[in-house]
Amino acid sequence: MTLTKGVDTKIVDYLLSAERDVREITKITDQYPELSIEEAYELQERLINRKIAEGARTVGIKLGLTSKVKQQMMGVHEAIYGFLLNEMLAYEWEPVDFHQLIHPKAEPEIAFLMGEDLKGDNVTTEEVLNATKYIAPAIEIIDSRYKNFKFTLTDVVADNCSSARFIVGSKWVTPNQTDLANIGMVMSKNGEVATVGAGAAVLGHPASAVAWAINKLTEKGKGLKKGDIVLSGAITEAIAFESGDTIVAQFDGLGSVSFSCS
Ligand code: 0L1
Ligand code: MG
Repeated sequence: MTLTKGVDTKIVDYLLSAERDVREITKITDQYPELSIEEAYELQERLINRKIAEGARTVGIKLGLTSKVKQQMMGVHEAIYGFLLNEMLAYEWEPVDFHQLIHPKAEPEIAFLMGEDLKGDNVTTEEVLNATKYIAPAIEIIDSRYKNFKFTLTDVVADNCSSARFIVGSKWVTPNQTDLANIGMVMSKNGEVATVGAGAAVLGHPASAVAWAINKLTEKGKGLKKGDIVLSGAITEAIAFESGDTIVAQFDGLGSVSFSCS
């Protein structure tokens, strides 16, 4: 399918209205089954540009479908990426408002803060670590705009990979202070263990996932900039939460990150 001007605007309006009106929608491939993955990234770019035109600012990127389990579930062999905006940043000390979200879920992730620009089509894990100023524990709140969180790969890419909010913990360490692949993580909901995992769940090593994303961005003439935040991908499955819940993710050597939902 070739996206025409009218169709792309219609799809972007449809996705933006679901988020604004806090309501789930049927997936776009129900109406446009031939949409390609390249077109989905074009739609994602248009959606982000609309938000920028309305005053938002990009602050980095996020990776999705980085675990083998999730890739198998979706029947795909590759991760995906989307963009983080300043308005998605939430804080440990300020409750996340459940009523602004459709059916949110929390994912434990490792955040990278880039100390240098990084671009290239053959970027390695080591180059990512060298260009990283700090890493920190993070939680991503995903909130697919699609009904029941059910979608194809093209749907989810167009929907900016279900991005909604993210919280970064206050303890930042240099990458050489910790073994990111072997880092253990326990995420709890209201004091009960909800998921347990290790950094290696993210494409073998979270920095390898970041390298993958940079190589992909470079194909589009983009890259990471000094100061960008990267959410490297979920360490475990996502956990649903609602008003009144508190989620804490505790990482070995990295400390914890948490949020409450009002
Ligand atoms: O950040 C993520 O891993 C989510 C990617 C999109 C898939 C989903 O919404 O579960
Ligand atoms: Mg995520």
